[in-house]
Amino acid sequence: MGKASGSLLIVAFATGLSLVVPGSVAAQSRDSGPAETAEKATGKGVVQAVNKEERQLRITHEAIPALNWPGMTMAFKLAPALSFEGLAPGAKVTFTLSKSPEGGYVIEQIQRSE
Ligand SMILES: [Cu+2]
Repeated sequence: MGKASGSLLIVAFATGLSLVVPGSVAAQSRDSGPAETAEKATGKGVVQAVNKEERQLRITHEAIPALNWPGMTMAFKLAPALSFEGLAPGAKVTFTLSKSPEGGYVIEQIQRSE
């Protein structure tokens, strides 16, 4: 029992998940890998904290369907070319993420939403 039934459960769970995600059909026809993630994605959110020393923004973002991410609060690195001007706690922002070589996502473009 133990091992075999455990991995069966995981497969069933993963399959169930991909069926529920809207937009997954388009993503699958474009990509071959099962654990694929988009190279770029846009999101909306509110800045919670600014860390200029680390070049990081803590953002509470809405769901990002392209990445299968639910809404959450997390820290993002800003691309080297970006300025922190106008970015302060409470600012509503729209941003574009791009995949970094390390596998995480960095903000390559950001602007205030209003
Ligand atoms: Cu997130």
